[in-house]
Amino acid sequence: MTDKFFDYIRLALKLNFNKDIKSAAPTELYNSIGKAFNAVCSDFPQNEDEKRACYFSAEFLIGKLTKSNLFNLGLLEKTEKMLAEQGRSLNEFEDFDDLALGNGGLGRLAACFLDSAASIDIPLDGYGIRYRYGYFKQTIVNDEQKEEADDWLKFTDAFGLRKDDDAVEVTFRNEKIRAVPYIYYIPGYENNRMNKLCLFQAEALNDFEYEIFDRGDWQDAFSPMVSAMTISANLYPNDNSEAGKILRLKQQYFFTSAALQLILKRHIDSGKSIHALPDSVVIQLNDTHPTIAIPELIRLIINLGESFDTAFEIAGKVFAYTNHTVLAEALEKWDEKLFLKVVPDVYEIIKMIDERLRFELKMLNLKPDEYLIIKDGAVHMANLACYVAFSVNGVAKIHTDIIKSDTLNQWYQLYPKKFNNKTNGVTQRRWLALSDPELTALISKLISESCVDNFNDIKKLEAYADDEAVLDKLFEIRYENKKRLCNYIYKTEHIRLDPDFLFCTQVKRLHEYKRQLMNILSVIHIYLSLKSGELKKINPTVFIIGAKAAPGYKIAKRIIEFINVVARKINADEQTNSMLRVVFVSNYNVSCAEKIIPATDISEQISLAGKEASGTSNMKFMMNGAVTLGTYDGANIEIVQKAGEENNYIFGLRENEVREQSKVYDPLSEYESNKYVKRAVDTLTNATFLDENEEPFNDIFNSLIDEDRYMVLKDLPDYIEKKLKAISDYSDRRSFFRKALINIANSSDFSSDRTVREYADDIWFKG
Ligand code: 26W
Repeated sequence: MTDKFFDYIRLALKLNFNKDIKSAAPTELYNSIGKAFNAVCSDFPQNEDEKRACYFSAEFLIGKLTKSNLFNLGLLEKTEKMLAEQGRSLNEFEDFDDLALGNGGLGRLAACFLDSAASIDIPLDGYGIRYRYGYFKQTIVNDEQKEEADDWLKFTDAFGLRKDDDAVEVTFRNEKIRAVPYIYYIPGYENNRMNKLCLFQAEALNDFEYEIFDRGDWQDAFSPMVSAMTISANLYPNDNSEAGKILRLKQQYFFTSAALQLILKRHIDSGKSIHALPDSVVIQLNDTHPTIAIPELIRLIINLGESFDTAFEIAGKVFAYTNHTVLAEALEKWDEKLFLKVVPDVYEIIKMIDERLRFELKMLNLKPDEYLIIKDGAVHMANLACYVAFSVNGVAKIHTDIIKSDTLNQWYQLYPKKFNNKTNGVTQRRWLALSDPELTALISKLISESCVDNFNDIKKLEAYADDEAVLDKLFEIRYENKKRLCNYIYKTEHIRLDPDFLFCTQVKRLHEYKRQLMNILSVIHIYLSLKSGELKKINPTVFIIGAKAAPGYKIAKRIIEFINVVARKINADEQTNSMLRVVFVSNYNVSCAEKIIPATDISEQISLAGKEASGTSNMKFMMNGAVTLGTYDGANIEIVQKAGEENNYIFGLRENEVREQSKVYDPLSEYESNKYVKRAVDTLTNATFLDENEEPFNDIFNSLIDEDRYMVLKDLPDYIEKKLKAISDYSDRRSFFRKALINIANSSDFSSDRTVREYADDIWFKG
């Protein structure tokens, strides 16, 4: 295959650009490698008969494609060598090889699942939107976040394969548009499995009309084209906040309708009856975003001549639903009128589903209120999903418990058997093998097999927990990773860091519940304690924070600004900066995560207990040997159960305590009664960090004092204590790296191979 692949690269270069490997521009080389990859992939055998799982997701946050694609095909090393001989490298693609079509955890999870399913030989295809602009690029200007469009298609989409033959039409109330699929091959790791990601692009059915153009009404002439293109133009940069925008509903209907049409066509063309659909496809709904697929499938089946009841029954065997959040503001509700305006035919079907539900509830003597799909002028997508889907799952044990007992409790009472837990996971191929090859090599050498293939074997590493040579080696590998990260941060942020420091990191979307504010307040406390002499010295530590805020989320953007203000001042203070540094890494994304995570000693997972459904960066850090400084929330709990509480740093209220507290919580008294809390919080508005011309952060201050929804002030003292303990434990390097090793050795459950295996066994291919 290697020779063929190299031949294809040369051929593509010759045919498209009339160049060879030496003379090609980086984008030309990249494009040709993509085309050669697709040519190789298309030769893989396809089994048309097997049942396929379809992952419907509004987001796929893949990141760089080239290395992981070549890695899975076993072509990575050979290609790097071949390119090196010609004076070229895959690293030349840094700036444009990036498929950032997702916001955060939910989108990245979808990408990990695709990689894992292919690698453990499970037929899973992804369906989504080929956004023209991906997740925005963040810059920091005068300490503030600025957003720029992510123009990922500017140079080339090397891996996308346009499939005009499979284009379908999607009908809205007053327009019909074309959905053109682009295929991205998803190869399994050194097996023969070839799955696909299918992303739809919206286009106008017709070109512009010359008559209108000739009249000089150029805008009118092009307006149908613009309107169609707009649907797949931009990824909504919202995470955990409901964005009830007409365009978002259009996007959801657009890609799910297109995907269903394609899936149904394939099914019928193969000569099978529509009644047998559940034997050939199962659809996993990644949160409620694609839930409009339920009434759409029913509508399409009715159009084939079946009754509503039959269609409903089929849909009930095809759909499974995953919930990813318990935050009320993230549960999707659509204004009924808006729905009617955009997709009236689908709305009619939803009404029929809702009537059926009302009837069933009446039979069961249940009060309809909390179940209804159409209620108070809104369409409740989670209720629709829970009613029709045959499986409902949460993404970590505690999260599933919360949706059962609280968020979706009414449904749990009605259909207890539908509910199940699938704790998230991450792919060790990208998050260990590709991002930390030295560590991977060490582990593989020690356990005398590839730790990538069968990740369960990683447990064998635990036998080396007291092997000093191994612990020292872990330190050395981390040190090299830190050096690399220092170079990157110097290049991007112009801040010089020292690899001898302890690296303490929080990287994730900015949200109040994730409590980046609590992180910076703890840093402020340490800083002020060093200045006042209450703290004589600490092991030199750099606090790294990376986060993007949704552009419309004001207070989140203010928190970013505050972090940057504080970082600037602390880094410039010569009294403390040999011990304490703060860096805000701008434009945190998958590629920069690959550099940050392997260089991190302490992983900060500090959400208020009960709020983070699972978290997945916690798993990536664990796999790379960081210890967790965190709350009992999401998958942190399972991580600590596996790796031992003594090997991590747990603090703060437990979930049941949060529930108790919420009835009586008084942030003002937390602020007034603890002088350290007060001292840190006061820096939001006093002159410690703020220049005269700087506006005080009254808004943040007030949000803490008035409400403190996420109990920052309550958890801050315990957090600071555990943080200082972790930092001081670093003095005994070996014992620190012993903890690191035990974390790595116990991370096998957090491989998405395990997660996908469970989805396959319990949901997709059960029985
Ligand atoms: C409608 C706007 C919107 C957009 C995205 C609402 C909700 C979302 C997602 C549910 C947010 C999200 O990414 N959730 C994260 O999903 C991860 C994968 O399961 C979990 O690990 C995170 O804890 C959860 O916050």
